[in-house]
Amino acid sequence: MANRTVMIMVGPDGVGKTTLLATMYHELLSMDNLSGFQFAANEDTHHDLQEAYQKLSTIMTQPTFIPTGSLLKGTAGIIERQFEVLFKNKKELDLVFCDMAGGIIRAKEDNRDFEEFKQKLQEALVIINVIDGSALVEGDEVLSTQKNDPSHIYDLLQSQFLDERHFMILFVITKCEAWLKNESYRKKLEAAFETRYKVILKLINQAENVVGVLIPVKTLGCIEFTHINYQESEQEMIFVRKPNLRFKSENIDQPLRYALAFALLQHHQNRGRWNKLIRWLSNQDIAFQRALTEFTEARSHTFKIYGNSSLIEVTK
Ligand SMILES: Nc1nc2c(ncn2[C@@H]2O[C@H](COP(=O)(O)OP(=O)(O)OP(=O)(O)O)[C@@H](O)[C@H]2O)c(=O)[nH]1
Ligand SMILES: [Mg+2]
Repeated sequence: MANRTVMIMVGPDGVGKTTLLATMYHELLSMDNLSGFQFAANEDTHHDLQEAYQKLSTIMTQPTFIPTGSLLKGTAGIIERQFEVLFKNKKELDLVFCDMAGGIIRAKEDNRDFEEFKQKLQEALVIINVIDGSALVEGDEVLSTQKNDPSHIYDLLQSQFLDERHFMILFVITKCEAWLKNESYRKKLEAAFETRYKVILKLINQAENVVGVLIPVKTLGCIEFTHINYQESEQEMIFVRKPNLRFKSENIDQPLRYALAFALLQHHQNRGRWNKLIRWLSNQDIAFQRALTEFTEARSHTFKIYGNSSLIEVTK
């Protein structure tokens, strides 16, 4: 379908996909410097994501943190969160954010949800690989494989790299509040990511059609990893509510800005010839280009970029 952009959140159950989506959406509602762009959710999307955010806020007011389990009920399978992207009140594209139930990643080949997941992945312009930061840094091989399994993602993505089609992978690290306190902890987080995701990063660095960005975020901000509880074969990561910290997201606008800027850049570059000519004659192009440049400049440049970095630059 023309002008339909698909983004997909990927990662096993419990890594924080829905939490990320809900906090990003909440942030979007309060962002006022959008350079003339509007990102309007449809009614169901708005309702569900606000409900998820509300649930998180309630949990965060409690003195003791109890993991919520899956944040939204009924998020079995793949849920499409629908948005419209407008520029100066005129629709530019339909945006679909696919939120998946993490369990699908381990489903068998002939499972219907798995087939749909693979198809969405192939269609996606932006893939958001959500990574559990605590398991990444502190987990042993068993826990890491259970929480962040790059070999699975590697298998799923391999064919995409052979394609000519441009795409972006955002590696968004959640549950990493404990490692965002100073530069040396940040480096430790980055090194753990680069070691564990080596094979995927190698693929990205060799390909021309893909760009990767590493973005650690605080979705909750007040819940910190403390230790791992070992009970027989079970391992449980223990997080505590920091009484001196507020529920406050940090950097949460950044994955959104990177994803949306990429979608807009691709959309703008792929306009048909006639459309380009008409827009040029009517001066619409200059306004759009200017707004796009401004929008992309609001991205932070502190993140590590992998692969073809020219794909995220605005071409004049
Ligand atoms: N400390 C901390 N906890 C988080 C963070 N993000 C999510 N969580 C917690 O992780 C748990 C699971 O979060 P969800 O967002 O439901 O995870 P999911 O990836 O959508 O899981 P599925 O839908 O089952 O695949 C919840 O208890 C969240 O409160 C984070 O950045 N930091
Ligand atoms: Mg979820």
